[in-house]
Amino acid sequence: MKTSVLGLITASLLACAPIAAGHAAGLAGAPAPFDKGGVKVALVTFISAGDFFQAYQAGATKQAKALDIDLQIFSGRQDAAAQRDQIEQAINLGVQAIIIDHGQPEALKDVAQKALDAGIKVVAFDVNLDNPRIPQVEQSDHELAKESLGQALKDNGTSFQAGYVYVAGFAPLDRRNEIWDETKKANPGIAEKARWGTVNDTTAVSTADQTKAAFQANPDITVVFAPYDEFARGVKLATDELGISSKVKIYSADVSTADITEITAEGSPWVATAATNPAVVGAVSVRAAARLIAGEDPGHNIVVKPVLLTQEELRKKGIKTVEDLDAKLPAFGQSDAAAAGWIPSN
Ligand code: SR1
Repeated sequence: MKTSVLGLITASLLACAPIAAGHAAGLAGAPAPFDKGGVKVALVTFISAGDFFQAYQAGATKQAKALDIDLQIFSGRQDAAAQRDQIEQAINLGVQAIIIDHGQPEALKDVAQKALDAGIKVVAFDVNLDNPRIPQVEQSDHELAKESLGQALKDNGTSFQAGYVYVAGFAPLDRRNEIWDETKKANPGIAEKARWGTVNDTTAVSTADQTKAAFQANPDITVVFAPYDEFARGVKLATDELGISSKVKIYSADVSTADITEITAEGSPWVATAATNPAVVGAVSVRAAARLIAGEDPGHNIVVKPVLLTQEELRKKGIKTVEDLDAKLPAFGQSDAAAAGWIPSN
């Protein structure tokens, strides 16, 4: 009897062994060091509040798990000095790669070079570190702004009184701003009556306060270009509170399930947005880091393409969540950027 219990225990231990060994041995068929496992990567963020950044981190975490990467996330608070310290900490932790998500280039370039000098791979998302050894991930911000503004021109013609929400110094917003400038130049009938914007821990609320002041001073604004969903949410909050939502149209960037609820609400002034799935962008960033660690070249400019989402289309297709978008618009839910045969899709 004793022997058979022992036998059973031994047999079950042996049965578990391949699973345990498989985990410790990393990914079958993957290049070193992923074949052995134990890869550590840091994701150092500048902004961590808001739907976009939470979804980006969730996508990065999921892709890291699929690659058996130990991903440590350092949360930013829009504090350039803290972000530098966190990169130093990541270097000291002995990670194999660091993904830098947003930030101020001048505060980051030297510390990113320090990581490279220590043999650590670096990937930048939406912060231009201007280094040929650092791949840049972005959402094709020019295309994104063109899609959103193209819809604004389609809906409103080429002459209107506009409000513009912008904060300089963020790479994606600066790239979108280039298209705003081009659009105004090509359409002299567009009058930018007011410009405002804040990026902080409560961007939407701060933007709402500024929007109210902008509309009080410029009641003739009928179109607002707000190319960040926290900005658009703030503008909508303000126009709802001022009771002027029926007279205004908002064009934005980004999308989340909460945004879809706001866009499709009855009487919503938020009529279009151009967006990627931020979870996909997070996954792409991790894949780029993994390929660098494996000695592969993921490319220097890694672009995730946006899609235009209009209020009309979302309502017509009954889209209520980001998961609905993934299911109904494959171009939104997937990207082959930085993909490789050995990297499991997430
Ligand atoms: C303050 S920068 C905000 C932007 O970063 C990402 O690119 C998102 O698209 C968001 O609009």
